[in-house]
Amino acid sequence: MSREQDIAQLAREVGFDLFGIAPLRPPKDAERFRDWLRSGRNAGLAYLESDAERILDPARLVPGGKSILVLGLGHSRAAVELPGGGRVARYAAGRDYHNVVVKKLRRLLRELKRRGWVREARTIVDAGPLFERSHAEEAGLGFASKAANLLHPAYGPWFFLGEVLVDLELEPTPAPELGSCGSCTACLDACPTQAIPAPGVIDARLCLSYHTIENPGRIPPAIREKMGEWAFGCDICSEVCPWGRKAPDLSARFGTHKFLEEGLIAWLERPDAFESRTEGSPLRRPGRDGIARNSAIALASAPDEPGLRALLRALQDDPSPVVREAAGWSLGHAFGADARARSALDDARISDPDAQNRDWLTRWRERCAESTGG
Ligand code: B12
Repeated sequence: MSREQDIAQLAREVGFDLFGIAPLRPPKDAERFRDWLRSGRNAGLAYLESDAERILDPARLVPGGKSILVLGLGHSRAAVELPGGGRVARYAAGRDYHNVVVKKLRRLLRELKRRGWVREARTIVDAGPLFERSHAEEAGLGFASKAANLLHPAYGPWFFLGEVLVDLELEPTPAPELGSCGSCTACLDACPTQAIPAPGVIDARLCLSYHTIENPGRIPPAIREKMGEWAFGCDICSEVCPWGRKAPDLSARFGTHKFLEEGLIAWLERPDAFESRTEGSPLRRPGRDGIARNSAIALASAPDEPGLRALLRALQDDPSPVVREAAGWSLGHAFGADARARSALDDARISDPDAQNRDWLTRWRERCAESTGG
């Protein structure tokens, strides 16, 4: 067996589904990455800007670095429905993939070092300074889709990426025949916020995934109107993709985190012990206020009495101005016909301690008037 085949075998033993090798050099899509930052489509994600030099010249990351081992790990493609309503992106249903992937990468690296094949190395998953999809495509793990996701014939878009950068010279994986999007535009057509302005380009400023996970502040009202039930992430561009339909069902692999059993109302109403309740879940990322804000907005998508009561309490009592305002938006947007919603907004637009909130809540009270005539 060649050294490349030995490493592929080790990657399988560690538990990865996909493996390929790319040379450790600037990403082939470097110019696209630069354009993307220049156009502001990164929505101010600051680490991508501050890391740009290393992302575009990854050889800086490892002394004597020669190759990138790219690994793929499939995840669940089963839709995640919260009890009582609300949706969460499939990748985030169970244990945090960052921890799972990084442990596997480290096991692989330990073995490479034990055999004396590698001395200098670095493992990367997601937030590390690497343009993962570009190198992964070069390593033959998939092709870049019109939704920018990397698609694999067997796993569709339903897999994670991780890398080990090594100082070992290896033969790059020959480009396999993987397929293409052809004339399909399902993802562009289905995106409710038109966050894919051109094939292959994502405008994070419009992407529900960005707003529900990364945006720390208020979600723009025009985006909220399109959020529907999504309370964390969004899978629409992936779920309409024909390439993902035959992917294996791997829901048992990451399990379902117990936080997801609580549902939207508990997420909105329980500011206590957020860190311990979300231990090991990707849903920790937006913090308690982010999750409560998203829940308040998602509760507008299927208005019912328990949702109304939770929103009324949040508007009055929530410690976060962003959450109170989101609750007010939902009340105005979906419950404007109910006198309790109108009277709560009447109070809050005068008494909310946050001056900006008072302006916003006045707007959401006017929205009730528009929808009910009163
Ligand atoms: C920032 C980021 C985001 C941002 C911005 C998304 C984006 N597309 O850039 C937000 C928060 C919105 C996001 C959302 C999601 N993300 Co994200 N994200 C990242 C991160 C950290 C950096 C991405 C980046 O560099 N973007 C810069 C732009 C320019 O790159 P790109 O969109 O990937 O572009 C590729 C192609 O579109 C193509 N391209 C670019 N321009 C053009 C122009 C033309 C004409 C053409 C033909 C092609 C083309 O070149 C690139 C290389 O393939 C990566 C991890 C990493 N370190 O790379 C994860 C990563 C891309 N995300 C991932 C996931 C799972 C998601 C979500 C599915 C999560 C969810 N369900 O909510 C969504 C999918 C949104 C989408 N359709 O892209 C996975 C993707 C796995 C896969 N199989 O593709 C990654 C690789 C993390 C991981 N380690 O697994 N993400």
